[in-house]
Amino acid sequence: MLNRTKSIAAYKEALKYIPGGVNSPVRALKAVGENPLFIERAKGVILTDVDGNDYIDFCLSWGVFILGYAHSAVLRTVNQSIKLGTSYGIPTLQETELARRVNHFIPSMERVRFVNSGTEAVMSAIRLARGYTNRNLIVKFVGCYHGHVDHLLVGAGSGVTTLASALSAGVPDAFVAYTLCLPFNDKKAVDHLFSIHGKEIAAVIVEPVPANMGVVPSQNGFLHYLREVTLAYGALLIFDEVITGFRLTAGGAQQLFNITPDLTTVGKIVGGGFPAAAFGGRADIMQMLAPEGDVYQAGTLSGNPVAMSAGIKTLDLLSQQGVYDALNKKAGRFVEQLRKQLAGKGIVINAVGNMFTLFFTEGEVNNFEDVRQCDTVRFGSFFRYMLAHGVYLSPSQFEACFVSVAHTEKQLDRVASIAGNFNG
Ligand code: HOZ
Repeated sequence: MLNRTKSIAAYKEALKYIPGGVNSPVRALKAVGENPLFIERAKGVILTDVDGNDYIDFCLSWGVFILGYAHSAVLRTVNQSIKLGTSYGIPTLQETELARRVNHFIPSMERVRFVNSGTEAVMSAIRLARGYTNRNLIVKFVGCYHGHVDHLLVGAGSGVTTLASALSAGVPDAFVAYTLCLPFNDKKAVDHLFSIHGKEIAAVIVEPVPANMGVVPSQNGFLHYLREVTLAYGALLIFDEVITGFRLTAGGAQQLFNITPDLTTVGKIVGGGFPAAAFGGRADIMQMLAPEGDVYQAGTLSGNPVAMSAGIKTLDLLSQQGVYDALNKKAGRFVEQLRKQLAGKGIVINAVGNMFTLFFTEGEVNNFEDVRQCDTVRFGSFFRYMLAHGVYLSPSQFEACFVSVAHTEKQLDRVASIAGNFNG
């Protein structure tokens, strides 16, 4: 057993001042029957907790660290940037530099606005979609999570799944009256809804590879169908690529599936480890944003120069030849190893590129209902077993794990063989 005395003491102290001792619910590790870890430092893919225990990490700050923690080139850039001041609330060259790179990686983001979190990016994209179309209804899919803004906390994945009700307390029914929630991968349900409300729908928002109910790939041209139906009815298609952007391929899921959404949200990787996110899309839509148009959106720390510098360096490193091919190949090999090691143990592994989830079930997992059938108690036992052996997985059945450029083949071999010895 690992000695975690200091983490436990830190948790008790945090509970005195911070609700649940954490600043984001999933970190409390309640879903897996553990106490939270308190981290002292991280380098590459190794997390070190306050007790000095090392863990090979597959959560990587929820997908942020595709290059691994504390990448020396990113740190150098950040250090230089900090010396020049950390925020001005006045434009900087770095904002345009990063926007140019975002547009280069994801050409559908013709204009880009930077914000501080994925939630903020999505919230702003939706307001813009409503302003542009002059319609109110938004369609989302059960199990997809788009941040904690009131009107999107319906049928949401990630930490919301641990609540007793499908809706967070504190969200008035009236706030979600314009949000329509459909099962993922269900073309018929989309078709039916559009046949009734098509002309009132401002936008369909989707995680093109849902990761917040665990990784659940789309099927039978579902995403292409969403593109067709939104075009037919004059609704916008919003890809929430907060997780998949700059991760699955340079151009995110939209490049992988060859679909051009009207608006895209990105986060996590784009800030290089700092709080930054962005939304962007067709120039004619983005021009509706203040100060050019009448859709208001603002933020004191938006486009923060330190975060922009970290994002610029991260995207530059990711633009080197062959990075994504090598990463996805390495991840594919690892997932195959895991599948072999865990065969016959009632575990199904869904994976897309370098994202994967181990589902504790015998059947296929194609939507949230399938995820709901999984044995979350066994998932918890597996999480705790891996943790005790120095491996940190994303701590819920309803989340994705990530392979990074910094994971070595040796580490991955070791993790696969540890997993293979799980007998719970
Ligand atoms: N929303 C994140 C999981 N999909 C959790 C973020 C965190 O706890 O840091």
